[in-house]
Amino acid sequence: MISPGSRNAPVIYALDHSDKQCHSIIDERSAAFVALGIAKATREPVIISCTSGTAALNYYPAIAEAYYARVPLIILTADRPPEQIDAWDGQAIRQKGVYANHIRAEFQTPDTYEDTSVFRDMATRVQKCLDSEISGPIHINIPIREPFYRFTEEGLTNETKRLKDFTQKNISVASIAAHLKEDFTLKKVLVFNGMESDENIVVGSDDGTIMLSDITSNQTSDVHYWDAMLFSALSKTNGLDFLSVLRPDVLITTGTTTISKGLKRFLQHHKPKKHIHLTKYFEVGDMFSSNPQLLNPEDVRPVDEADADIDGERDGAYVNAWLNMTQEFKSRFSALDWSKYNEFTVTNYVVNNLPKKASLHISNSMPVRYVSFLLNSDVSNNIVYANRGTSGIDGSTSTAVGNALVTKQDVYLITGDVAFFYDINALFNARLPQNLKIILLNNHSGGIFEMISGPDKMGDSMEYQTTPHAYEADKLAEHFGLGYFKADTIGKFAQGYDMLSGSEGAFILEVQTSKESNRAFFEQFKNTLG
Ligand SMILES: Cc1ncc(C[n+]2csc(CCOP(=O)(O)OP(=O)(O)O)c2C)c(N)n1
Ligand SMILES: [Mg+2]
Repeated sequence: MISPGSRNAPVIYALDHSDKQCHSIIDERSAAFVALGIAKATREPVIISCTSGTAALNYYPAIAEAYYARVPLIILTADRPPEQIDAWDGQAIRQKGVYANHIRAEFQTPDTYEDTSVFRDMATRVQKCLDSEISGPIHINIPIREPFYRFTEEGLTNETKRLKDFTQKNISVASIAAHLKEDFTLKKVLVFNGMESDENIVVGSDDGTIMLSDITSNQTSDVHYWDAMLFSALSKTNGLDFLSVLRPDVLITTGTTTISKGLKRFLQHHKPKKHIHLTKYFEVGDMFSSNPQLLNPEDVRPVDEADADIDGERDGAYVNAWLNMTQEFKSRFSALDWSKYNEFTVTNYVVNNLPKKASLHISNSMPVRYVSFLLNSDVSNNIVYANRGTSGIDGSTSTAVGNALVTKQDVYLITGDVAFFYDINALFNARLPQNLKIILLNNHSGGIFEMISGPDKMGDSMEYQTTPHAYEADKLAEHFGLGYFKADTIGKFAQGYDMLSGSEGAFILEVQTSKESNRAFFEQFKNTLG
């Protein structure tokens, strides 16, 4: 992913003369998110190259996201030679180590080029890092002296390297118990799969265990609407107390973070006695304050599942409690009037009508929450992506564009208006992929701040949070050559959705809703548990 400049001309030339597929995007902030989208979809490291100065700083939001979401990026920033830094030269800033806090490894190439072995050694170290470290951003700062335009193809190689092993690693609860020499007899065991990271660990489902999966884990859950149920409980005074029967004795987790605030609060409130996090790395976030114990699945020997001595019969009542409570919630949740017109019902329509092979991107704020409330059971058909590493609203459209660039399938994006207008430059792309379908939920503000409690105490100052505006996307769509339709009723929305899904080219379906109708329906939803 190349962003233009003079200083990086030699890097551009080298990349273009390699076997890598090159793309060009001018805005470095957007380019880095597009690269993130490509890397998420392909699970392969993506190289990004820019010139010196502020260009490099514009990469930072996507770098922070890639760090926490564990997505491999190789960042090649061209730099001035050392004597030009702080010498009042243009496009010269202190680039060495500039991403230090959010990088898996960083390198600086020499500013003399005679000894090519130093470059080769560095390449070997980068490769080692890609093979063995947690996936994430790797920075190579490259001081380049003038003249820039004297090229030789000598030394350019196209060695194909081994890619990180992403094969599925299966592990059973019984084998974990046996490995730990623990007795899980009559224990309440809960498995939770957090956001997909680079390990692809799958805990085998079994009758005595309840499994919940974050939508970004791209794994399945044993029960429907668990996030919606936990959120609804959270919305009631002392609501979590009523869920004490769901408290696990043993929590087993994979992946990284979760979208579900309900799950965080529920597990912080009803702490498991033991939390085992499956990973081969030594880095874990303690998001439930449950002091996770790390276990490398590669150290765990498979056991014969039928051997009850090892497995131990688990607490059937626990499984039933989850099934009953979520079933009860499901019937109340389904009884809400989903034929009404608001953001939540529209999102429900989209997730129920997605083509089977399409991938779904969701911007942060309410869209990601709606989808998590609606879609956290069987997600095996659609792959879901959201930038939840650091949950910025600054690159959702660009990330979806990146995914669309590397697949023939349709890529759907459900985005809020503020997130969409923030990242307009995602569309500033001469080769905008045509399989991109944007559902823009335009409530003319950061609606989330009016949904959650807290900001309402701000009085008039709240306007600075919600940032109301009157912008619409029709002219933008025309400007960037996308199809466009605006809906402001449920009928028009259904018509627009047919146009969007049937469209040959990139398309924006703008869904105009009122704050009042969104808020009224959300209040009903929060009260689902009564
Ligand atoms: C880069 C960045 N800036 C600010 C925020 C804080 N923030 C979170 S949600 C939000 C508003 C998003 O509005 P919109 O996309 O319209 O979604 P809605 O709240 O209406 O669902 C803001 C500003 C953020 N997460 N990331
Ligand atoms: Mg909004």
